[in-house]
Amino acid sequence: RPRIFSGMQPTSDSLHLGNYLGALTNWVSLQDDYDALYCVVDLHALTVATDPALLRDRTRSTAAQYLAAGVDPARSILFVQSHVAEHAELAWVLSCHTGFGEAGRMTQFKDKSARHGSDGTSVGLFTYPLLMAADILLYDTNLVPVGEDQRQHLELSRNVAQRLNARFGPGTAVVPEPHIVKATAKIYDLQDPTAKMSKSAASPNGIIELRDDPKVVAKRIRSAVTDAGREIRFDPEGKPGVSNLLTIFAALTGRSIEALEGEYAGRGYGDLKKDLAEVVVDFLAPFQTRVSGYLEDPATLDDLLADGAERARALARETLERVYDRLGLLPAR
Ligand code: AQP
Repeated sequence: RPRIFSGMQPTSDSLHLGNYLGALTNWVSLQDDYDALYCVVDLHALTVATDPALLRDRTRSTAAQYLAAGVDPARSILFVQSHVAEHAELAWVLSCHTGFGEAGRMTQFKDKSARHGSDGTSVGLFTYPLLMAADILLYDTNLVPVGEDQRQHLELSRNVAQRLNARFGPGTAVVPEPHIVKATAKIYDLQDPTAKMSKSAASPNGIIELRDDPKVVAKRIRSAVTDAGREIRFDPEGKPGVSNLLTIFAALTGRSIEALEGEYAGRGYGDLKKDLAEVVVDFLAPFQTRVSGYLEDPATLDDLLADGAERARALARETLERVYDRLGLLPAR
């Protein structure tokens, strides 16, 4: 069966609705048809300064949220990136086959480094896309389910894989394809519906975190920025705020945007927000109960992650040995 890999950074106690709708729900449905590996990419989280105790908690919390969303460890490999050393090893190889200029064109790096200044920007943030490429290529991944913001990094992974194949022979690396579901590829900030919902947003008011107090969530949705006019219509250009709310509503209920437009024809923004707040809270309550269940028993969670790491390591070792061999590194005896 074709292989899938994806991951999220444990940079916050909670994933947000953009992470969930843009990536995590797709991970869950893809488990039926693919061999999937889902990873908590903690090494990536080191690119921003994090308190060690917090990082440890957030790593477990992120894994618990994958499980609560429906990632099934009986069918998919669930693990923590730093438990499989091969990720860092392959990242080095890939960084030696990537141009400095090529890596410098990554817009996420440009945005983040502009925000933090050159002394506040680590070399790790610059090479992050190559660690991500290593995450993917290490498992001979065919498909990578991510949100729109990762498209450029995926393109870099494809370019590096193609370069390895050109330099060291076909089959050195599998060239991965992005899997980006258009409808939910980019969920926007509730207070600034032209910016993506982001863990590192300036204000928490525009974000819906999956582990937030439902009362806070309901309030944030009720105070979401809407657009001029009164009509409830899906028009991302002219009505980004309302369109974002409709996208979230449709994705969480499985209803079509057209059906929602019909239902809210002639009604006000307030009605839409009130109903959406209920939908989100109804979704979050059982989700949060499941997350708490996993976190109350960290030993079982750690066992599960250890088992995932062992299965991942076996696959990773095979790929890394093949790549090392193609590159001419002398095999260890
Ligand atoms: N707003 C979004 N809409 C749709 N998908 C999104 N993703 C992130 N934001 C949205 C997808 O979620 C996954 C998380 O990957 P990550 O942990 O590497 O974080 P990120 O992409 O950098 O985005 P975050 O979580 O909001 O963090 P920052 O603060 O760094 O911007 C990916 O599949 C991503 O596409």
